[in-house]
Amino acid sequence: MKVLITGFEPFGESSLNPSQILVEGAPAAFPNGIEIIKAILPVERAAGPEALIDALLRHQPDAAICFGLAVGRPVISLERVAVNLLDYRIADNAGETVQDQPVAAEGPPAYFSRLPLTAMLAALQSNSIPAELSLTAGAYLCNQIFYTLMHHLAAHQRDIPAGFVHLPACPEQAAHFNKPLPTMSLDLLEKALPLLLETLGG
Ligand code: PCA
Repeated sequence: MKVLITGFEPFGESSLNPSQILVEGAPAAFPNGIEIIKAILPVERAAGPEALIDALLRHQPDAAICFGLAVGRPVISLERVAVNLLDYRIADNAGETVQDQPVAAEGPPAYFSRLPLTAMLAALQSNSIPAELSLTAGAYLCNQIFYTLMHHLAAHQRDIPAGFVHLPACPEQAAHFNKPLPTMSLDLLEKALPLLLETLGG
């Protein structure tokens, strides 16, 4: 089974992004025949979705998990729903902001995740990794990528497990913020990745 995992470049006040570190550091293969394909996406309104679609078309993965950073969230957030809304609270890395626009003009209002979220939650929690199911991925690049992923797969009738997972900040970046931030270590994130992948069945 070929699994696409994506992370994001740093953005906003952060000089690093744990999703990028997690994806770049992941092994090329996991047990049960899981082969990993990686992409790091720009935090840019046009270039981010383009890079994702390029990876989906080029590799035709059997599953896809996109990861991003949610500064301020204390636990791993398994996102349930992507909404058809762009409402950036800060400029993207190309300096662009957008308010109250759809991700896809003709798209449905929302898509549910197609990842086995309850199995993922159980796998993380039973291995003492704090996690939650989340009802919002926001209205910035992470939600946009999540929506773009689901919309692309629906348009191409690709019925594969796919969705989005938000990660807390890591201690290395929190040390450079001038306010206290909840964090999760990169070690724990590295432990979480194979547990998430195992739920896909291999
Ligand atoms: N987090 C942002 C975009 C990139 C990232 O890692 C978000 O939550 O939308």
